[in-house]
Amino acid sequence: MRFLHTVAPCLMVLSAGFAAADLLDQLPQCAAKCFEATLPTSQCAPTDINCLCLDTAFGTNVAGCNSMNCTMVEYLSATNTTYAACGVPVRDQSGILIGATVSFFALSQVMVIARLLDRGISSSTSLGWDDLLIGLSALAGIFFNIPIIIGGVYGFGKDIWGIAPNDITTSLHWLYFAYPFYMVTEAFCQASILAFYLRIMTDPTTRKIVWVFIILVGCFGTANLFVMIFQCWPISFFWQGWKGEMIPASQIDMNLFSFIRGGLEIGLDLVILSLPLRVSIARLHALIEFSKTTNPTYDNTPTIYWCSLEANLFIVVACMPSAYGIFKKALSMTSNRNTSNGYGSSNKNSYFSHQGQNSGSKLPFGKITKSTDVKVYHSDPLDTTRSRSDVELVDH
Ligand SMILES: *[C@@H]1O[C@H](CO)[C@@H](O)[C@H](O)[C@H]1NC(C)=O
Ligand SMILES: *[C@@H]1O[C@H](CO)[C@@H](O)[C@H](O)[C@H]1NC(C)=O
Ligand SMILES: CC(=O)N[C@H]1CO[C@H](CO)[C@@H](O)[C@@H]1O
Repeated sequence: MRFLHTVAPCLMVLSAGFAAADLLDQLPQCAAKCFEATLPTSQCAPTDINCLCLDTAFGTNVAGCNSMNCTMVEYLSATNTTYAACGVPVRDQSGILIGATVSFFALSQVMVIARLLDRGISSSTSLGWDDLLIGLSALAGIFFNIPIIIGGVYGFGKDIWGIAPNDITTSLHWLYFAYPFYMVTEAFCQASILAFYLRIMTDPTTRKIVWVFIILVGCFGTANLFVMIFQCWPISFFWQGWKGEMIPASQIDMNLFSFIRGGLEIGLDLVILSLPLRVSIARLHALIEFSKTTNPTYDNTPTIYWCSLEANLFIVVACMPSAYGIFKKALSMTSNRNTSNGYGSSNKNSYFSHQGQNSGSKLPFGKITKSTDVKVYHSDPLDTTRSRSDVELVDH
């Protein structure tokens, strides 16, 4: 509750022509009482608003008194009025929130539509479970991204005292809607990548492991979905609770849950795919900062846009193999050149066809090893003996 203490001193811009009496008129009654009761502790003249704005100790004391004697709505209104009088601007990250969400949302939708069209039209591949699942993931993504964007429009991303009380409630309401769909989006996307592995893998043991992960992802997603829906009881506490007028019958520790869930998800992503991993870690970092805060609409904004970035990027990554196929087709349409470039291309063809011809060597992991040894060779062109032995090590 120390807004004045933390923000005001460094941002203070003096506003001319604003009398302390005007400020007192605009403050809620509880805050006006606190203001008057605290005035004697300041060296400033009671009418000198500029001096009072710069008096950090005074600001801290008034804020402390307000937090004890005002309701949350009154408290925020008092903060808003005081900051306006002192010329402190409202901080706003909603641009980043909306921008990041819109662009990655659009990218993921385009990738999925291109993938489904390509697979649907193409004669060499057919639509499979992985396509159905990524389609469902993208569908759930609509119900997860759009509420975030609407929440941003209603004020999420701004300092909480800079948002009208009704808009805070509306923002949180939309956010509550977004969370369960975030879980569904992620689970379908992970399942789609696993289903894609099933499409190309023939080794029975590996397929069994993939199936275990499909079941795991299904359980994890379902559990997360229910936690998100019933994280507090009554449910309306999620968007009404900030007013401090409601005592929840029960409520889970969202910070702890998010942290553990984030850790588990990184573990899952690590096994399923290595590329989205880095994004997940960045999100975990954002979750560490998801601390208990009195300014949730501003402080929790990075967590929200990291979530949307991660989920959308994950969909994009899941579509990459088919994007490669589309790209290749586009190339071969424009030029009828022989595309064989020396290594790997015939191998890649079989990677993207929907049935592996032989078992074992067609695993995508085999492909990853191949690209690693190319790197080794390039990074050390002079020391050919060492490079060669590295390549041999990898090959055998
Ligand atoms: C005060 O709140 C209004 C919305 O209710 C907002 O437009 C304005 O920017 C806020 N001002 C400050 C300084 O917080
Ligand atoms: C393309 O290259 C492959 C192997 O490099 C060769 O066998 C094939 O004949 C080539 N096709 C054409 C059309 O040049
Ligand atoms: C100005 C004012 O009403 N201050 C009160 C705020 O609340 C504390 C604790 O309840 C009281 O001690 C103050 O007198």
